Amino acid sequence: MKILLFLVTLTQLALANQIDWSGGYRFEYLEIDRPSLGTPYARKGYGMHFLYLSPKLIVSDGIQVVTRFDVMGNSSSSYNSYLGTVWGEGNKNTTAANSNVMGRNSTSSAIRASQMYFNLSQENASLILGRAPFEFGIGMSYSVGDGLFDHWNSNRDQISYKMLVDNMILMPFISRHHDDGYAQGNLVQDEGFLVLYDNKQTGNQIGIMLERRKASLSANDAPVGSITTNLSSIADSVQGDYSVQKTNFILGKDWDSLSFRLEAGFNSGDMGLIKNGQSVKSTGYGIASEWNFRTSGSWNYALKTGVASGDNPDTTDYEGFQFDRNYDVAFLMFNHRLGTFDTLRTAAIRDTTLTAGNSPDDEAISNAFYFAPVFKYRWNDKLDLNQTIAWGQLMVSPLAGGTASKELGFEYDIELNYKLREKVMWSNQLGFMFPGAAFKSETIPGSENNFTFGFASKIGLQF
Ligand SMILES: [Ca+2]
Ligand SMILES: [Ca+2]
Ligand SMILES: [Ca+2]
Repeated sequence: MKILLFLVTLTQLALANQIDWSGGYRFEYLEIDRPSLGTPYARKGYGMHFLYLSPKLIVSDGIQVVTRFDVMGNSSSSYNSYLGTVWGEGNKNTTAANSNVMGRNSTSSAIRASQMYFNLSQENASLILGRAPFEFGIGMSYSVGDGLFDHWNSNRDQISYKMLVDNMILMPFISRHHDDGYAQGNLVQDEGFLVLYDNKQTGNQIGIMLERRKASLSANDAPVGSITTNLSSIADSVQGDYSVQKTNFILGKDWDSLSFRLEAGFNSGDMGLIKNGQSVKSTGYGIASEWNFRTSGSWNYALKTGVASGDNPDTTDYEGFQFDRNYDVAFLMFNHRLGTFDTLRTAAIRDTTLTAGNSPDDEAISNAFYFAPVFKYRWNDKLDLNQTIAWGQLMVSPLAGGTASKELGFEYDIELNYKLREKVMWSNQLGFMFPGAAFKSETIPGSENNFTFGFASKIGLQF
């Protein structure tokens, strides 16, 4: 009896302490010859490494607490990202006692937690409480960042309740994007719901997500002011509450040799801002589509094409729409900053203290139509060769009163992926960019549209 009791206690203990670990590691090296496309030259060259460990604490049947620790995350960047630490951090500062040239070691880095949430799963529903990843559709607006080389995430402090009925998902959610403290009010909050039909057998998918972001006047920190002192500025001043509705649709269908996905997003509402004495409405939109053609041979084809509206500097309303930064169609275009001015009108979401030659891949698809066919060659089980041709066209002139060219030009990329071992990928990219006249302006000295190229070599694994 005693032994039995002991055994029972032991199993309970074991259950209560079960932790499932998952995680990922990556090392990347990258150079881009002339991201400015003009003068100054601003060549980029950096390595970056990163590790994340995610323990899932299984408290009891259906109750979990999930955490994610980012080891060597990017501590110097203003972005709360999954960018790694720049390889070669040194002593971080250069007082006499800390001189890098005299130094013999590197600094140690703080481990940061990017997720922590409680998950209660029932038979047909689950509750999520805490800071958890948020996703929708093909990742045009929200991307959890679980790709091997993803640098960005959409973690949110949320309460969401997901109900599952056959192939239907219904999910109301609230996420608090900002709360200034213990007092009531003074918030930035998202409120919304999602309805999705997702049939994994047929690949049929149709859904809608409605969400309203609200901020009180005192919490409305949209970038405003003079554009000459604040490059991110989208209006003259803050005047009231922010209340913008975001509506996203997803549509998907799989056939034998073709799969198709389309996501569209629309913004509408009052931003609580004043520009030229008038209130500023958010009216941006974006559409992304993906076509995957499968054959039985070694060659397969894909196409990514879509559009994102861009803010017209000559109008009062804010027409800007930016895709999630994980959503890439090319290695350079829409991924790394190019040119000497804000051609894609993304400064409103960028760290403007960084420059084209000294920034990570923090550009996003915005103010453009793009068309990017991909030609995939499967050499063998371990080796893949992908070639992409990406072509882009601006939606509006990025400069006030501008009648400049809308030609973004085109890019040719080659990507060689080699599966070193099970779970371990070595990826090599080469990109050649032939920029269009959109990068050039008579009024901006140094702006040109010279040819540029870049390469990256990266190793990544997930477990
Ligand atoms: Ca509060
Ligand atoms: Ca505008
Ligand atoms: Ca990107």
